[in-house]
Amino acid sequence: MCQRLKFTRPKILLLGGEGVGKTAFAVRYVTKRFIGEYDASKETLYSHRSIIDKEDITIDIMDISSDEEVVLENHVRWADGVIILYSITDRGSFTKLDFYHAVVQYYRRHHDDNEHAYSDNIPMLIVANKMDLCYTGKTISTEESDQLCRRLNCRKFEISVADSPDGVSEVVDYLLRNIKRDMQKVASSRRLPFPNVKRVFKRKVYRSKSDTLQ
Ligand SMILES: Nc1nc2c(ncn2[C@@H]2O[C@H](COP(=O)(O)OP(=O)(O)OP(=O)(O)O)[C@@H](O)[C@H]2O)c(=O)[nH]1
Ligand SMILES: [Mg+2]
Repeated sequence: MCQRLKFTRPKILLLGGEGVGKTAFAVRYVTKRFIGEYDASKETLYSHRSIIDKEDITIDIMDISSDEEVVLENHVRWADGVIILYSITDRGSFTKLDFYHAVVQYYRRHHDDNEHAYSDNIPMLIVANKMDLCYTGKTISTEESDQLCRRLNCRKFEISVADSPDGVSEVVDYLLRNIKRDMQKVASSRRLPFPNVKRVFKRKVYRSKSDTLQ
């Protein structure tokens, strides 16, 4: 089976505007801690071992620090699943959701690489972060973001990375299950031709036997 279709090392890409909490999200998932201030300029790959559905796996989480086209293209093609974050206190980050969603779809559909099992419909989630500020600094209402997520056909999670590690774990677990389901689907669709070939072959043998009997 193609390396990309094994669920032993799923790859997750974090996207989102500046300051939405991408690094805080990754650090929270890996260490369970919220530090408060994070280095903004670094691109970092976090690796974390976890048991998902009784399987011992290593999850790679990529936190990028640039929206440059070539960076986005490489990372979108690298990923098995994408989380797009916005901050409920920052309308600019909410407006950018459309852009990131379109970028992911574009680069998954436009490639000429037959080596990799790119799935066009890569699992993608939207995360509304900083819910701890919902009474003081909320700019985007739940209804408004629900509407956008319905249009983009993406599941949305409302979390506060600052408040607890639970929301982060829930998001990653949900995405991993979707990645696993997609990999299994692609793998089984690739196996399909063989039983068909066998069936055709059997039918041919049967017909040629009956031909000789007549
Ligand atoms: N109140 C609150 N602050 C948060 C939360 N998550 C992150 N922050 C803060 O938001 C700021 C930006 O967080 P980062 O994780 O650096 O955001 P980022 O998306 O990685 O930012 P860039 O790397 O600059 O694109 C930091 O001061 C965090 O402490 C949250 O859930 N609630
Ligand atoms: Mg960062």
